[in-house]
Amino acid sequence: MTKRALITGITGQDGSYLAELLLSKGYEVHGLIRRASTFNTSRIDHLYVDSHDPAAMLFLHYGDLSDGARLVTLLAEINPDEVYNLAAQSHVRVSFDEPEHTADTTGTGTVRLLEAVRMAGIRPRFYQASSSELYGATPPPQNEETPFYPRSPYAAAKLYSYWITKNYREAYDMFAVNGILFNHESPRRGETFVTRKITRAVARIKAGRQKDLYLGNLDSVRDWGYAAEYVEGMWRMLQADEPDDFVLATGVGYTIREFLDASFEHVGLDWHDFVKFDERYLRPTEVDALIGDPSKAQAKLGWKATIDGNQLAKLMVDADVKALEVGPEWIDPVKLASWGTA
Ligand code: NDP
Ligand code: GDR
Repeated sequence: MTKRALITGITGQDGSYLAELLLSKGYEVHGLIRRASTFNTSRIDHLYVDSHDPAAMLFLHYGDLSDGARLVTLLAEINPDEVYNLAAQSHVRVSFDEPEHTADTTGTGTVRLLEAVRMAGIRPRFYQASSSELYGATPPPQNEETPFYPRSPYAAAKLYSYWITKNYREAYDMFAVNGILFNHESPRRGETFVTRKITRAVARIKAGRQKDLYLGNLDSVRDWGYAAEYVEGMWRMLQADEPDDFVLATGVGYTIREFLDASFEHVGLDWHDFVKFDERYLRPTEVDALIGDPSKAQAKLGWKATIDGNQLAKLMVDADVKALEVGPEWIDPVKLASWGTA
């Protein structure tokens, strides 16, 4: 029987890769999208088939995590087998500017969705996009047993979502799990996250279209993996026999400086000639070092990251260079390759 999934955040980086993965597995995929004054579906346009076509397997629905009543009617209508809650105000720096909105979407949005599942009287498996930001000030290596110490309004909101997901699992016997994912990037990464900001700038500087790159703290350490591989881990969590929480990470950390080295060297440039400091990109409280221990996911789900931060930098620079060459058309090496081989 065809399985049905609902993805919130389908227009984001992870949502687009997850939609591709589920469609490739024969799922009927439903996505929640926000009404915007301009189109916001560029990451999934290549997947869309007109819904009048009998071959259509991807369906988009207007909605917002701030609108609980809409979530109830939508869940009742779709009756999905699996729900992936990826929607969030996901930018840590922005969460200091918009703490209340971040709490409403990234925190309360999760309980609205969980409660909508209950009110609709359905029993889907539920995935919550938890984050390594939960560990915050607790030093690495971090695994499922490591204490949380959030360092931003974003992380505090995700902490609530983590616990409410666990609480619904225990209180209502729901198959509800947290994927505690460390940073994962791709050519589809939002342009204001540091990796994509760097790789886009490398391409533009190399092409003579940009002179400087303004950044904040270059000393923090992040465990960067490849988003296309991480959505496979999300799916595996929902196929397990028992609901449980898992860390997904590469296990290797790099500083921002090291990511700069790898990215600029890939096109024969030295970043010291271009990078400038701007204090606007500092956070009032920083997360110094995140390096995950993914051994539980490897043992129980058979999941392992194969691309590390160094390879990722090159892959993303190549995609951004190519995008400049061929124009504004969406470019993504994964689209052209089979799963796991890109
Ligand atoms: P993105 O920022 O790329 O995507 C966020 C998605 O959420 C977009 O589709 C956005 O829609 C949607 N969204 C935002 N606010 C609302 C709302 N109020 N109602 C409905 N939809 C909304 O994030 P990523 O794909 O990178 O991350 C996916 C999830 O995983 C997020 O929850 C993020 O916090 C979490 N996460 C990400 C990690 C990473 O390294 N990428 C690591 C750990 C956790 P729109 O396009 O309209 O803005
Ligand atoms: P992060 O990602 O905060 O880890 O959250 P981001 O790429 O924004 O920052 C990583 C590190 O780089 C430093 N940095 C800068 N960051 C940005 N965005 N812009 C800059 O100019 C800049 N200069 C230095 C930051 O201070 C930080 O230390 C991401 C998001 O996807 C979250 O949603 C997710 O939960 C976590 O990863 C895991």
